[in-house]
Amino acid sequence: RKAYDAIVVGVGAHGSSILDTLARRGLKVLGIEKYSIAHANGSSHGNSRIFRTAYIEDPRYVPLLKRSLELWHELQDYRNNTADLTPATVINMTGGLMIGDPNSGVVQGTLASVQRHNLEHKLMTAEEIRSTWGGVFAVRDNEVGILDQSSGYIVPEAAIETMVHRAVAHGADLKTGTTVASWREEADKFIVTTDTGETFTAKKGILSVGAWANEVYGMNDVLHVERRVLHWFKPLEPQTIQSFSSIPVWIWQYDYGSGKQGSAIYGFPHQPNYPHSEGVKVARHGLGEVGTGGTRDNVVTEPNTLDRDVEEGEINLMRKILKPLLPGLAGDSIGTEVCMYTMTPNEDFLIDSKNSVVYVSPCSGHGFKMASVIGEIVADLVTTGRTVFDISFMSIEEIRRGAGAKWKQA
Ligand code: PYC
Repeated sequence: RKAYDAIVVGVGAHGSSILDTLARRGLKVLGIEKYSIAHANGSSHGNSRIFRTAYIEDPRYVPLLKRSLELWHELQDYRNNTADLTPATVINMTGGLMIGDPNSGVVQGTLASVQRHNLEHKLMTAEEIRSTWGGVFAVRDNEVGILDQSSGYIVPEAAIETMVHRAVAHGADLKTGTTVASWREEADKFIVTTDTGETFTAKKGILSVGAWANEVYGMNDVLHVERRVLHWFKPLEPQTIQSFSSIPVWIWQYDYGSGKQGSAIYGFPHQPNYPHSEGVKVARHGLGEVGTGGTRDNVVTEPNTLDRDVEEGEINLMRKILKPLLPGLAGDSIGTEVCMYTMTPNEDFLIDSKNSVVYVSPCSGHGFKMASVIGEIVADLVTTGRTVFDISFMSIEEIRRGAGAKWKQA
């Protein structure tokens, strides 16, 4: 039996990056994935994930974001220059617009990162926002925006496919369609047994299983999984699909002051040549989601049987939220997809190393953009036991102490 340096359980956003980074450093690695590569059963599908640098959630993420961006561009170069990969966008820098009341968590959080790290940005009035993008954003007079040019989106399926390609090109072994039935640590070894009865051993194990965290290592007392709906809506006159082709990615905390601080929606420019491309993608983020989408309770207890049916009520609710904010997007629903957020109490990430195991990937719905640097961080933890990045606030102990997301407390 082959002895591995590391086994990565879960080859999604973070797992593929970790596998790729470890393989490129010359380690013998095995990735085990329950489904196929870049599948749509978890948290890494739906054509786009926001990348942004002026970070709402906490200025401590900014150094990770700066490095992530360099690494995404390197991955795009790999994609562009690898003959057996079809050309595809990995990252597209469109700029990013954070909108809200000046006192809202989205605006205050963005400014805190801008100020702490002296980030380039443009403060925009409501009128400037309305006129710059042809009235797409019906921003109210009391609201402002912060334009962060170091923002855009990542195409998650292309990113994962490219990272896995590069990992395999550097010698990584991969088992897809394979479920880990059990794992254990034994005399400094990490041992997994699969559902087909195979056993694999390594010096280190990485559990990057996203929404399956509770099933694989059980932290139900601190982690919970939420069902999230991604929507594509068809533009309504006077807007056309072209009106949405050159907008930035955006996040809008739209009901600041209503007592529901933390309710936000977000969206992307139009992406031609992708699924649902007759529509433009928008979704909800933050408080106000759980238990309020149609009749269902959005807490997921069993990720394997996630309910992917989207009720008319959920679509109508999204359209009702859009109507006063992006009136030109409150048209027909072109499609929906369902994904999951794996939430920690502070809405930070969980990255921690204990004995021969690294726990990683619950990232509270905002972690895809940092998958590239997380590959580097976990590779450092595996090879040296340390990282230069501050991840102290992502430890299991800190997560257990969690008291709620900062940006929602503004
Ligand atoms: O990570 O920027 C993000 C994000 C916004 C909404 C959901 N995730």
